[in-house]
Amino acid sequence: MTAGERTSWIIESARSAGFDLCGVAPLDANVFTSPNVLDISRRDRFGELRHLPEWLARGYAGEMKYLHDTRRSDPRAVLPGARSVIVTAVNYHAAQPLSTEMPSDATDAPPRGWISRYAWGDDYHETILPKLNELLSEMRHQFDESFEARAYVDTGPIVERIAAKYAGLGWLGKNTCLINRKLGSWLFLGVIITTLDLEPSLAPGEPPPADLCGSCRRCLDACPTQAFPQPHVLDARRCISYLTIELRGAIPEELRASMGNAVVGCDICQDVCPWNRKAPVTPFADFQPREIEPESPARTGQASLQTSADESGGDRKSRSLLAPELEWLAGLSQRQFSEVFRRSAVKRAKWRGVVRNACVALGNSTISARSPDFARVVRLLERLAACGDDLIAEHARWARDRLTSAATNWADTEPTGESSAVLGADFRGSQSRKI
Ligand code: B12
Ligand code: SF4
Ligand code: SF4
Repeated sequence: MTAGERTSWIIESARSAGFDLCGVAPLDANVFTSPNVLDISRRDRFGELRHLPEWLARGYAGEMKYLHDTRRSDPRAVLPGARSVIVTAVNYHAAQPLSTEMPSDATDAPPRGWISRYAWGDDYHETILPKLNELLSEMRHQFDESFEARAYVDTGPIVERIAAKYAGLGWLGKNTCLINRKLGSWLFLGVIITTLDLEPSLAPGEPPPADLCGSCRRCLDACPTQAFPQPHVLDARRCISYLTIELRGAIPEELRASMGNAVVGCDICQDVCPWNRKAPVTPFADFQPREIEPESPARTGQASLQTSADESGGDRKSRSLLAPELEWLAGLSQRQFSEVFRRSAVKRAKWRGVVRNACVALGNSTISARSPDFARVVRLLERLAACGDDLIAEHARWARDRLTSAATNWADTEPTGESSAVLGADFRGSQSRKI
C-alpha cells in the first residue's frame, strides 16, 4: 500500500466507524526545527505552538499543571519516530436550546443551572477513545508494515486543535475553538499519533482551511468574564469552564457574579458563533441530555447536605441534565453524585466542585424574595454554610449573603408601587450574567 492508499483507507474506516471528520497532519522534522526552510509547504505547520511558552509564562494555564508538559511543544516528543497524526472529530450537537436561548429564571420558579452541552450525555472520553482504539487495531490488521501508535482524546500531551487545523479539519476561531465550515464547533476531537508514513490531507503548498471569522467578534464580546485578552487567546483562569471544572479551590470572588447559572462548563462563546447557527444535529443518543430516574425509597437513606429532597421526604422526581434544578445539584450527597454522573464528563468537576458551583449559581439566581422558593433556597444555603466542608460552606455563605442583600436592597427600593416581582427581577438581572 502507498502512503496515499493508507490515508484513504483510514479516512474511509473512520467515517464507517461514525467519525464525522478525519484528516492527517504530517510531523516532518522541518516543521518543528526549521521555521525558515525554503519549502513553503512545510513552513508554519503547527506554527501556533510557538506561542505556547508565552501563553504559559503569562500564567493563563492557572492550576492546569499538565499544560506545562514540554512534550506539548512538539508532538514527536510524545512518540519517538512519529511521522503523522491522524485527527478525528465527532459532532456532539444535540437538538436542544442554546444556553443563550434559555429564558432567565422566572422569579417564582425554582432556579435552574446550566451544564454544558458537551457534558449532557455519556463521557466523550469513554465514548470516543474505544472507537479510536478500534480504528487502530483495524489499521494493524490492514497494514503489512509494523508501526507504533498512540490514541488520545484529551488525555495526551498534544494540542489537539492545532493538529486538527493542520489535518485540514477547520480553522481556529477567535474563541480558540476549532470550527468546521459545515459542522460548526460542537466537535469532540481525537488523535492517533503514529510512526506510519501517511499522505497528509493538505497537499504540498496547500494552506490549512481559511480563517472565516472575518471582522466578527461576537464570542469576544459575549464572554461574561472577559476571558479573551485578545482574539485567539484565552486566559483560562477567567474562563467559566476552568472555574467550574478544573479549579479545585475557591472561585475568585470578583468572578462569581459573572458566572451566572453555570454549573459545569460554559457554552456562550460557541452559542453566539454564527458558524454554529446551522450546525447539524448529532445522530448519537450518547450525547443527548441524561434523564435521571428518581431514587428508590430504599436508596434515599444516606444523609446528604440537603435540601428540597429532605423537605419533600426524598427525591422522587426525574431530572434532566438540561437546565437542572440548582437545589437538586447543591443537595446531592457524594454517593448520589457518583451514581448520577457515572460515565459522565461531569465527574471531572468532582462532587465538591459541583456543589460549590451550584451555590454560586444559586447566589446569582433571579429568585424573588416574594417567591415561596426564596425561603427554601436560603434555608438550603444556610445548611450548606454550616456543613463541615470549608470550601462549600464559604461559597454557600457568599450565595446566601448575595441573595438576602439583594432582597433587602429590593425592599428599600419598593416605594414606587411597581409590581414587586418585576422590580425584583430587574434588580437581580442587573447583577447576574446575561448577555
Ligand atoms: C486545557 C483545555 C481546556 C482549558 C483551556 C482552554 C484553552 N483554550 O486552551 C479550559 C478548561 C478553559 C477548556 C475549556 C473548554 N474546552 Co477544552 N480542552 C483543553 C485541552 C485538554 C488542552 C488545550 C490546550 O492545550 N490549551 C493550551 C492553550 C495554550 O491552547 P490554545 O488556547 O489553543 O492557545 C493557543 C493560542 O492562544 C495561540 N495563540 C495564537 N495567537 C497568539 C498570540 C499570543 C500573544 C499568545 C500568547 C498565544 C496565541 O497559541 C496558543 C498556544 O499554541 C484540550 C484537549 C487537547 N489535548 O488539546 C481540550 C479541548 C480544547 N476542549 C474542548 C472543549 C469542548 C472545551 C469547552 C467547549 C468545554 C465547555 N463547554 O466548557 C471549553 C471551550 C472554551 C474555549 N473557548 O476554549 C475541545 C475543543 C473542541 C473544539 N471544537 O475546538 C478539546 C479539543 C477537547 C476534545 N478532545 O474535544 N479546555
Ligand atoms: S467558555 Fe464561557 S467563560 Fe470561557 S471563554 Fe467562552 S464564553 Fe468565556
Ligand atoms: S463568534 Fe465570530 S469571531 Fe468568534 S469564533 Fe465565531 S465567527 Fe469567529
